[in-house]
Amino acid sequence: MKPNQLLRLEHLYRRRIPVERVISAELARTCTELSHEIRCQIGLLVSRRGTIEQVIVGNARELVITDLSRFALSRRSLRGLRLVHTHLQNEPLTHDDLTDLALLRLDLIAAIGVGPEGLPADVHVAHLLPPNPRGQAYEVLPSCPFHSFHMNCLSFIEALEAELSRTAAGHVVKEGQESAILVSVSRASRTVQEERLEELSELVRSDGITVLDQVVQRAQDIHPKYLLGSGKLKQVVIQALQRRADLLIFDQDLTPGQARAIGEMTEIKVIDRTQLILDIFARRAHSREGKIQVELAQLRYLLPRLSGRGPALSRLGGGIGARGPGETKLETDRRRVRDRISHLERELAGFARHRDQRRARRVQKKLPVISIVGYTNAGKSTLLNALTESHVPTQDRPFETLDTSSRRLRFPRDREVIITDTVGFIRDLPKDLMGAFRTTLEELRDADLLLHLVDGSARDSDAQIAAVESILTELDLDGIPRVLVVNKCDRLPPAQAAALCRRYGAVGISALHPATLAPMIEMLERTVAERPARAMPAWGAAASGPLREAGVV
Ligand SMILES: Nc1nc2c(ncn2[C@@H]2O[C@H](COP(=O)(O)OP(=O)(O)OP(=O)(O)O)[C@@H](O)[C@H]2O)c(=O)[nH]1
Ligand SMILES: [Mg+2]
Repeated sequence: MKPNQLLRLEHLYRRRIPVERVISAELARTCTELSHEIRCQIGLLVSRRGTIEQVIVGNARELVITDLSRFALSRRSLRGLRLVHTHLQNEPLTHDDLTDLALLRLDLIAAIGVGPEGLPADVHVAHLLPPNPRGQAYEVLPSCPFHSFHMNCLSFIEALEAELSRTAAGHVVKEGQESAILVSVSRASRTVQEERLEELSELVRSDGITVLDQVVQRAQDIHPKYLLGSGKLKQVVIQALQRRADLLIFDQDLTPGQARAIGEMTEIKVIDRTQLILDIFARRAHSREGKIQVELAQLRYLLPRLSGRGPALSRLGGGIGARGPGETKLETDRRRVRDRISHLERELAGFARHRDQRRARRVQKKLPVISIVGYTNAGKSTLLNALTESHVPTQDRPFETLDTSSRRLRFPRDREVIITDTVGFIRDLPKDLMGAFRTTLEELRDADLLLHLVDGSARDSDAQIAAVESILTELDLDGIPRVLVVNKCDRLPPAQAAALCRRYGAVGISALHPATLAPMIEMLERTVAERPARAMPAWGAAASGPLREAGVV
């Protein structure tokens, strides 16, 4: 480019457009003439006040808008910037132009055709649309010659913005609540994917987030960079922006690279299932120990994702909102995160020592320990409460309990045991979480018997049992005898409950109705009584022994 052309480009920054015009006639002409000379597109990002915020030079066919971080979208429906650019062949808006409009939420996009003499030819304009039944993101206006083009720019944009705000997700999302679009990409069958998404929505809702929509993609080949293909991902992002979602939540775990690549495409917060679960834990942790464990898990998750710089990093957050490790902590470098991790690990070790002392006292008294384990929301705490008349909080949502509670239980024949309730399991329990909760889960090691509680009314109780079994194996707890108990039988027709118990070789109860507990209590008492000091028969054998004798299988 010649110095004089560069100078003319630079001078574009000094121009100002009257607020009611998309572009002034003189400025349009300056741009088309320059474009004609240098054979490249020229673009102007214009604020609503009519100031030129950025001048972009592309090539003959396109231009690339790079960094809009100075013009954050935050919660607005439009960016407050429009793109006015030249098209050398007077061609209409391209697919890329329209994608930019939608992905960047521009006030509007205009292309001014360059005529044969370098004079403005036609004007091509498009603007965004509110969510509509046809699922269209934008509308392209009919092209017209530049000299006959009239649009009252500011009032048009303000009216559009008002319309977008009115029709966005607002009416389904409560004030102050976040909203999300859920995405699942996997090779699994549609049924499995749907079951998993149902669980994900439950997790999302229990985290106080409104689910706006779900996108299910069955893919043989998972895109290594974006999980979905980049075209499909753009569509999802555009839809999310249109509906003003705060979050995109992936059911599949994102590698640090994927999280970064997707984060670079949009300012919408992108998180995966692990981050969601960590966020739920962060909300529910009350005790100091619980809080440390959650922060540890969040930091360990964050560490490998700390390599990048820039906005993608701060969006990773400790999950959602400002809980967990706050933004300021995230700005620190890896070393400080590592220091914090070792500090928390030391503090956690202190809790473990205390627990060892308590354990030792318990062993001295030689009271057998029965630990209730099971999928989250199976009714473990409800059962503990029913058995011991305690008041451990229970709620119909995942991960209500994070801290272990132990209570004494006196069996009818006067034998005493300790019964404990702890954090629930979930399929694909995030590794970092499992690591951080190891000290809590270690307590299960002391159990003489694991009472595996299953929600018999869950649609996928088989899968839940399998998930719990596999976590027990992973924790090296599969050597401890266990009994299977089917809960929530009140929700099933009696014949179906009986069939389920027969199939699992389990005893059926309804923890909400203490009168139903007697057979289980009797079975537990027998099993514990038959226990040759800390070496009871494995569960399979128990099922055919005391369970059968008790007449429950
Ligand atoms: N209908 C019915 N509901 C039950 C029964 N047992 C528990 N529930 C309900 O199931 C929900 C979960 O119970 P919790 O005891 O909190 O479950 P949990 O296994 O401790 O769950 P987490 O601590 O979150 O892992 C609550 O709303 C209970 O009232 C039952 O036998 N029948
Ligand atoms: Mg519980």
